Amino acid sequence: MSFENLWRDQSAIGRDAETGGYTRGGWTPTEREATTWFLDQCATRGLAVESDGIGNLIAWWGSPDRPGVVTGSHLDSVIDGGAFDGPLGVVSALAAVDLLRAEGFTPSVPLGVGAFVEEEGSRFGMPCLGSRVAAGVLSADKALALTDRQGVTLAAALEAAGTDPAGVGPSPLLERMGTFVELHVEQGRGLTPPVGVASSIWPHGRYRFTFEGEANHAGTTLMEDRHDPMLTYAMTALAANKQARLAGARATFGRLSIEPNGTNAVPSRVIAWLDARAADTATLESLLAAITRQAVERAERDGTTVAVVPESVSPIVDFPAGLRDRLVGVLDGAPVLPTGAGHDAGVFSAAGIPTAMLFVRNPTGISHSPAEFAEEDDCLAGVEALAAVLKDLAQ
Ligand code: HGY
Ligand code: MN
Ligand code: MN
Repeated sequence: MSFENLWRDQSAIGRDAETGGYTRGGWTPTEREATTWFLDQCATRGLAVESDGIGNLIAWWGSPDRPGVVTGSHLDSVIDGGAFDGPLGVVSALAAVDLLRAEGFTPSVPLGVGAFVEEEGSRFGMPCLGSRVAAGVLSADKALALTDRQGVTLAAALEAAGTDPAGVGPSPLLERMGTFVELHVEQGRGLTPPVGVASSIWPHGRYRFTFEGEANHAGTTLMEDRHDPMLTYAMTALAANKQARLAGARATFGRLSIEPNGTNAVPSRVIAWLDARAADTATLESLLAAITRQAVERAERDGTTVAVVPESVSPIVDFPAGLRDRLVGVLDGAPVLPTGAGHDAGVFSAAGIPTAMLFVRNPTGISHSPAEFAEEDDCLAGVEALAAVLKDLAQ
């Protein structure tokens, strides 16, 4: 099946008719439908599928009796996300296998196509959940206790999906990942030609700010008598933006929970999640310190309190230069660029697996939005580049 047809079928799964976006949280119906589509495609190609305890999948071309070359990405999405972030890597991997087979290539080592679960962490709040558990950097106990916004634990979600939580833990799949290459849509505006190679992933983290104040009447309470956590949050959001700009870093409060969330009541509590990223660890740490300091100073003025809890922090990942340069050579001098986005490839690289990433041009750079886009010709160039890289690594 051609890439175009694969893409047409896969990107129809779970597309919101109104927004054109996708909300494929881990183990939700649309994400499971996309996973079933992937399994059907693997079966059609005679690829033997292996799954680990949390549901990460690798479909093998050739018996996985020794470490092989694995490519792939994720099928889940952020809330109302775009079509390309994740699925482009999975669909391109299937299309690259088809391309190599069509030209009569036979890999000398097992060649795997992977799909890793809950990479966005949009349901359970932990990015790269599946790959972190697989790599043993997130314990099964901590993972299984994670809850979604309805209070459903990962353990319960797995059981509902027919998976025994007892199997969750470090994954045998990684023993067979001799090399991992992830193709991904580029998520900035950093790529001019159709295909590029990743140099590094910025360190980044998710931090929960809890602002506590005093519930009161919105109409009768004098302004000077208020202890309004929304005010402290608002000033902190402004501070985060300013500090990120000053540091050449990035910071966003994209998610809020307000209690009791009434129109005519001063809130008692505001919980706000900060996503912060920077080119290096020292800058990220000083950015967080500056934002936290300003939040605490403002809280003292407002008579509120603030507590900050890091929910996940991902260290910088510098992909191995030898493998990176090998891909650049195969791709006739493709440009090399960093990314501010986290990826399963970052987790696998940090776990010691020789890892590389390919990027496909995104003309607007928009991502985590229904407007995310890549031209079909650029996607086809990505498939050809991935096929060339896999052939070089698996010959
Ligand atoms: O949020 C990220 O960095 C990625 O899209 N998971
Ligand atoms: Mn993403
Ligand atoms: Mn992604």
